[in-house]
Amino acid sequence: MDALIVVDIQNDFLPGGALAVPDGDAVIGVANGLVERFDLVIATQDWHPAGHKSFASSHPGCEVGQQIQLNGLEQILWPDHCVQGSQGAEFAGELNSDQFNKVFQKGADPQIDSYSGFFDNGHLKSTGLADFLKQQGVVHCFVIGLATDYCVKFTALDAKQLGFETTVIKSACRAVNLSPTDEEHSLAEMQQAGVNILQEI
Ligand code: VGL
Ligand code: ZN
Repeated sequence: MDALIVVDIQNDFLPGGALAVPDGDAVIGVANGLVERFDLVIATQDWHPAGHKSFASSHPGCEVGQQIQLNGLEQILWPDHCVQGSQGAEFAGELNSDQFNKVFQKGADPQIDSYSGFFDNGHLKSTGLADFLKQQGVVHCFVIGLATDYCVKFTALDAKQLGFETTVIKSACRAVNLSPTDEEHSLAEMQQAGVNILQEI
């Protein structure tokens, strides 16, 4: 069984959004085409409470983009984004989200960020995604969405580590690229870990 994992295609990650991924809206059409081709489609949704500790605004004197130590983990500080119940946290309007079989929300614990759809950044708590995929008999995970250098990367690395054959479809992903080589380095890191990187399928 194959599963398509659609990572965080939410308004705040699109151009004009709070944490806009450059060209992020370009993945929507590609994602819609792929959604039609899979029997099992999972989505992840970044879902933070107001005042989440990954927000620069939660740390007076700190700036967006700054790295801090948060409960013993490196944390990049982001603009407020994907606040639970906000328009920015909703899936992109043009995305065929009615075709999602199941949605896994992440980042709801105010004290810890969660880039991967499987675990928080400390690998302390699971979202239930791995158990769900195993129950469904999934062998191969195809990962797409936003952003290549954060949530797509950590979701794909965890999928591979959990024993799933894992493929990232590049044409359906875009990167934040805080540093211009982040996308390239993320793809190399995933490939090194045994994740297949394909331009399209
Ligand atoms: C993401 C930064 C913060 C992502 C989520 O979806 O890649 N990046 N929260
Ligand atoms: Zn987030």
